[in-house]
Amino acid sequence: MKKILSVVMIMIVVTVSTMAKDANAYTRASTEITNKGTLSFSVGGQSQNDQNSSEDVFKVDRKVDLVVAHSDGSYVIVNPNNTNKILTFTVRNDGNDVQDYNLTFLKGEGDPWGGSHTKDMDNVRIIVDENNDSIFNDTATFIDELKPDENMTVYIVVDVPGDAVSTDIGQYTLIAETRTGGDTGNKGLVLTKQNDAADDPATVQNVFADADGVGTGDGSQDAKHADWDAFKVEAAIISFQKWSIVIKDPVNSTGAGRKRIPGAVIRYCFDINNSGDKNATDVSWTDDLNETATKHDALDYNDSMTWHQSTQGTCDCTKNSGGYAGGSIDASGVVTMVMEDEHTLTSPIEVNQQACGWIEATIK
Ligand SMILES: [Ca+2]
Ligand SMILES: [Ca+2]
Ligand SMILES: [Ca+2]
Ligand SMILES: [Ca+2]
Repeated sequence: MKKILSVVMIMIVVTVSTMAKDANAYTRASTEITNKGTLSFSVGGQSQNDQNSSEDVFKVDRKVDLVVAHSDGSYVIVNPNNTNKILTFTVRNDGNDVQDYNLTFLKGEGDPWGGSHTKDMDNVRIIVDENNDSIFNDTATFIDELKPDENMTVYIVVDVPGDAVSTDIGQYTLIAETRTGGDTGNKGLVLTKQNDAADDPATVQNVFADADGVGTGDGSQDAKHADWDAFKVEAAIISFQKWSIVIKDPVNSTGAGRKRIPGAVIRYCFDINNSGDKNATDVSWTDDLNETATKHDALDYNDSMTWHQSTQGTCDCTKNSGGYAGGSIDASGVVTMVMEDEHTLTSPIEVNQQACGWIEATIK
């Protein structure tokens, strides 16, 4: 007898122990999936009873993936002596389990805009925006319990050295390393890579799927990712020159032969030049007339004047009008000069401008 068996349909039924899915649609690690097949067939054209397969049960393994990215669209501009200046990054969990992230940094590896590292910043630290308000007002130093497909903002925070100069660049690379989750408030443990191990259906194994980011602290499939960002310094570049001229003396008056004899009027001339890319504000300087004389108390203060000079070149120390009486002398002979400005009442020495001034005194 010849039997004719034709398979009509195989139905597969999959049941998932929990329906936990995240925005990236990855099924959560540890999810138990049960699979059962149902076979329908006919014999001799007659439909037969369905037959069920045995059940197959396995746990979803852990995909470990993350992306670190800088958020700043250009260099973060800073000035010398700034404190708490920040580079902003995001760390995204692209895996299928809740994870912690250990955070470290490297310096001087590069930046998104092709510059070169010329200045180390001070007091460099990593802070996590744990209250998620996009403001640096936090203290956490690692990412705790980040869910799949969620982002966390991370700051690299620095102070800018006082000796930083215009166009200095400080480059910092943020490296995030995936750690075990599940212990809120505590940093998780290092994950074991099990990419090459044979699959155990009953065990949740770690499969590292992360890319190779920038810099030397991150490679392919190492549970880490990295990106870089940088500060750029803008500063005033100030030069401060001083010299003296003879205005008149008791013998030659203002004639060409006037000299520095007792009774002569001397002008100390000041030239303060800003060739940087930031205005210098709150400008003042002091001069001790006693200290600058070869003999103690050899000078009597007469007068002083300050003015701005918008064209580059040596200040005109013979200028007698159009400026401001910027000086005052104290009992010990120290003259303090304060730069004034007819427009703003602040005292900027603008970029590519000069502040000029003189202090006039008589030789005793
Ligand atoms: Ca915050
Ligand atoms: Ca934790
Ligand atoms: Ca497994
Ligand atoms: Ca990596």
